[in-house]
Amino acid sequence: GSEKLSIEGGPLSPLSSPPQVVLTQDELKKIAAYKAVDFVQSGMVIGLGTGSTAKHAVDRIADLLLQGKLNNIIGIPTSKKTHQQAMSLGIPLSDLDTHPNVDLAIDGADEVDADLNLVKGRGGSLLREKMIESACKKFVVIVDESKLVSHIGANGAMPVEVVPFCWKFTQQRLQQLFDYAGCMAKLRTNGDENGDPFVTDNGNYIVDLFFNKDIGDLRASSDAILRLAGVVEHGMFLGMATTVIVADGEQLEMGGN
Ligand code: ABF
Repeated sequence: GSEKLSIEGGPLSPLSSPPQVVLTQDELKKIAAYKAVDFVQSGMVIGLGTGSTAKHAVDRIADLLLQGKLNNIIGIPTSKKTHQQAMSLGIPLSDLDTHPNVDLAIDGADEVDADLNLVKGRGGSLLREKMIESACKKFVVIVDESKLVSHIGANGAMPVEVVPFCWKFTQQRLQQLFDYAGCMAKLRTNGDENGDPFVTDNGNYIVDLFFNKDIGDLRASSDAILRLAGVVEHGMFLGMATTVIVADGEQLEMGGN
């Protein structure tokens, strides 16, 4: 998207309206990411998210480590890509086997509703993200305003990670499950002319679900998807986010965990 936000900036000049600084979507993502990194404290085990927004958070954590403002951080990457990025920046890394208790995770999302339910996985990393983000005490989600929705699932793909074995069968079962919502289930491809399947970090495929009606109860939908043999995980992250930072600086806090 190309949504931009205007904020007031620069010195006020008399006789003219205040100059406006127009931030790009990427700058907005960076603002959200930097705010999220304010939650990071020395000694923490941190889930490192994936995607263009989370990338800024990883960069920021590495900067603060270099500057000596953070110490003894252990990063748990949510994808091979983030592992690569964090390693090249010198962030000490580990995994859930060694560090099953994660203090904080910071990650982007594709959609966020008012109850802080999320759609994730359009970047393809939903399984590792869900494993790590359900193991963390605090899960901070960073988005620009374009990700805010009234109903999740109404604005694009709902990704489902499936095993490659008889994926067409699983795709069909998924589509049938949401027949009432006008579901179209499509195998995600690499985008090349061969139409080769997109392969996740775990060697699986992704079936993207597109609905033309509200799917209704999210928890029931989630359970129904997970009951299908052949499904590994889906991109609905319900009741997991503890904080969402929207790029305009607005923070939506949810209490409890
Ligand atoms: C990951 O990156 C995903 O779960 C989500 O699909 C995506 C969001 O990417 P971006 O921040 O680039 O929009 O967090």
